[in-house]
Amino acid sequence: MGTVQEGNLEGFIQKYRVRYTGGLDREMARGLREETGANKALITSLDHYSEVYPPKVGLSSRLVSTEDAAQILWAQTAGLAGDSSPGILGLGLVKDPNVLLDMAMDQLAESLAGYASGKSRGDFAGESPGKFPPKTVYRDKTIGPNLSLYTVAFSLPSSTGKESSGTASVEVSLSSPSSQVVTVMYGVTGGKATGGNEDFSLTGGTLTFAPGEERKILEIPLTNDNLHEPDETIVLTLSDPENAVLGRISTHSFTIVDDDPLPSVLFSRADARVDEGAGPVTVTVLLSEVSGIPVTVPYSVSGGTATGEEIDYSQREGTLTFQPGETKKSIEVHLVDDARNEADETVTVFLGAPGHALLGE
Ligand SMILES: [Ca+2]
Ligand SMILES: [Ca+2]
Ligand SMILES: [Ca+2]
Repeated sequence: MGTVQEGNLEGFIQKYRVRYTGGLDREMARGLREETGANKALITSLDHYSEVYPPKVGLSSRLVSTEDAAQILWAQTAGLAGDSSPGILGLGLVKDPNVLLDMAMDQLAESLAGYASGKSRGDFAGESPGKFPPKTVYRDKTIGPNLSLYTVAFSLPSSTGKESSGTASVEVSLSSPSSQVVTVMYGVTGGKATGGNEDFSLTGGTLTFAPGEERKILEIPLTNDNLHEPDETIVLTLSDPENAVLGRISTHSFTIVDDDPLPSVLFSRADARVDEGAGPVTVTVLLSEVSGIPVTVPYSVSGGTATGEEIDYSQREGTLTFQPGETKKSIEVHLVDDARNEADETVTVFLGAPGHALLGE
């Protein structure tokens, strides 16, 4: 394999404004071939670097074809920790992360040499370049020999589902399939939704990836009630993985989208007749359905055909509030029992625009 002269590469980097070689896509790969004549690109990235004892380094490297069907020809990861057992890795205790880095580079070089001699294509060859998993990889003494370390994480940081969908499915995935059983614990650690079947039912548990399995679905049974309510979240957190480390997305926020319509506010009846001397007139206002959100409705009382002097409506206006669970409220209108003999009078109660409800017919 020949290599491209540095000066030739600079032209390509400037023209394509390359800042991060890990993002070499098909178009860029074609550009690289056109600018430099290179038919392969070797990309190595430092995925993990920790100087705090025990130091840890993780490298990944891939050889990508720049032909039209860009693909990974060889790919390998290498990771080392400074306290890995000497019996297993021949390392002893290493305090200098740069020494680890050199050793990890040697491992990659050895694997690449294997590819060049036709013996090996690394662990990840054949993936499309965009899919090559960036990983945090290092060897750890708790893991044992012959492994790279896998990450386990949620596939997405958040997702949503309808309250009526029955079950929420949240995917947890491994960075790549492992030859070992990988387990990870999960639990509900927050969110406004209430468990115990009120909004959902899920308690903590353990997910187990059999060897070769890459994805698991966490199923959350959702409760479909008839309450109009705000959308509510469930925060899930992964912890205590075995044979893997936690990946970047270790919490997931699932939003239950409410599917229930706004309730309506309406009078229990359109009109009522009372005698002037009968005391206060009670006007009943109903909510068509129990709501999960307090519903407010402003009202005002006007004289209709009566005049203000003859009718005392002590509450000319006000606001009714239906707390969650309530469906009935009353307005009291006080009539003045005067001595005059007069025609029947009418009092009208108006409802204004409700909050978190509609105005019924
Ligand atoms: Ca609910
Ligand atoms: Ca519902
Ligand atoms: Ca609901």
